[in-house]
Amino acid sequence: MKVYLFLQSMEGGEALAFLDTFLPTQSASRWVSHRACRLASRLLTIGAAMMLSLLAGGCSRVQTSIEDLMSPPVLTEEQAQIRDALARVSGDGEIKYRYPQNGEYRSSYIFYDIDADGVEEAMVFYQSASKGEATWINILDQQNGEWVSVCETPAPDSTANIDFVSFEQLTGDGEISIVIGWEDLRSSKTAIAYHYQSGRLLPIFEREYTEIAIADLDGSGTTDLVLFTPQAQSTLVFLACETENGFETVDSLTLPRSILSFDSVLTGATSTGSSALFLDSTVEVYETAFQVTDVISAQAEEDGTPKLVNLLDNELLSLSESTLRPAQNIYCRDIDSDGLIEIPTVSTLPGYEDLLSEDIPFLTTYNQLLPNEQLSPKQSGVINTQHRYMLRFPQRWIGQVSAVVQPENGEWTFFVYNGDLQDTSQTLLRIRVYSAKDYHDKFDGDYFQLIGQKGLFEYYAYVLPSQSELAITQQELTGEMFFFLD
Ligand SMILES: [Ca+2]
Ligand SMILES: [Ca+2]
Repeated sequence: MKVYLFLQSMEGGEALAFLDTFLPTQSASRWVSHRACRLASRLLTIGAAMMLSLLAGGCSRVQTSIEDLMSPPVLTEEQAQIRDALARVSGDGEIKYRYPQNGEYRSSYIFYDIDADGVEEAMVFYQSASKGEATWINILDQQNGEWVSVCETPAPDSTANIDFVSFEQLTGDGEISIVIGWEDLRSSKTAIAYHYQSGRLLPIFEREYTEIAIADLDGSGTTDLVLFTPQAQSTLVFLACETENGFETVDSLTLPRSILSFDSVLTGATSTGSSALFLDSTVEVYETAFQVTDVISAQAEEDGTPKLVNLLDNELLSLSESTLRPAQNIYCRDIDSDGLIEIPTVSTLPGYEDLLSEDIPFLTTYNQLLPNEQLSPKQSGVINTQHRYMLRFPQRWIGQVSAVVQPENGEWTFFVYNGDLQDTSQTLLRIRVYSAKDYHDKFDGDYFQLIGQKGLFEYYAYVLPSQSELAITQQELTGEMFFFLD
């Protein structure tokens, strides 16, 4: 396989060289312009729909802010006590609660034993008219069965949103670290880690981020922060962890591309048993979105300081380019449930080498990362991204069996490829998905058997009788091939 050039540079000719390698035809620019046209028409459609809904809904009530909607109409006694305690602090009966938009804790009242004394404290984010625009953090504790405010701290200036709150062991002294992601009015985000001591929240670390991962990456027993910040042509990754000086940034590395969106960050084990971040993100090539995987770990230097390690791209390897794939939201996962994370790569099915469309079925392969080797395929198959199932291909199918999607009914037909996608005379399998509301063709019902159900959808398959050595059985289909992705 050729080296994808575009990673070194996003310049035009090299980007096309990549595309031509990824899709082994001369038609990369055709792919791109095709996608651009589709995107433009989609945007126009969305714009028209929005215009219609605005016209239609012109008289309806304007939706109030989400905080207003989330204010609990009926408070539990505990919540009422907390509200009253806050009112005493703020001097204001009208409190507007704020809550984290992401992460594990998304409630106005966050309960956690912050000082590790065996009793939970309550953490509340709020604004009150008498205290201006600022957002405040209040920590309340129970004293003689009553909730009492024990700590009141302003959020950073110009805080517009709380991204997340997380309770971690960032330091080895047993203290709980409260990590809060703050988003300001310009949507830029800052993570601040606090220790709660003597009724005060003391910041121990602060750094801007676009995406953050919280994990014990170097296996030292304390939790590390990994912060991602995209630049114009690259993305910076910072590692912060406990040192003899406290909790601080100890290392950084550069990913050679600007990341448009961080789609999935998974912490998991590599084949060597060490912990790593499996990052799936969207990047742009010639205004076309692709997804790509990076795998980042940390290893201790001789002096004990951890250093970030790019497990896909380093002095020995250059593998992340081979994970570039159409943006279909297929992410790293433990596909075979062996406790190790696999990395998806995508290639064309037989017959599609010259057909460029985002809607064609691809062969997706989940690979294990072996130390200092190539990606090692573990499972391959076709993924129906709309209905979120995978049809795992038996080894004998790979390179021999292709698939077509019937536009009239969405049926996926799998057949022995004889050199022409129109020739489905040796069909091995047909899969259809019906919603509960769909009309089922009675004639088809004689052949198709229900193989799965998910929500309102029913999945039917027809295994055709065949003399081909590529034929499968119903048992093979349901036992080894067909499964839901999530
Ligand atoms: Ca406590
Ligand atoms: Ca696995």
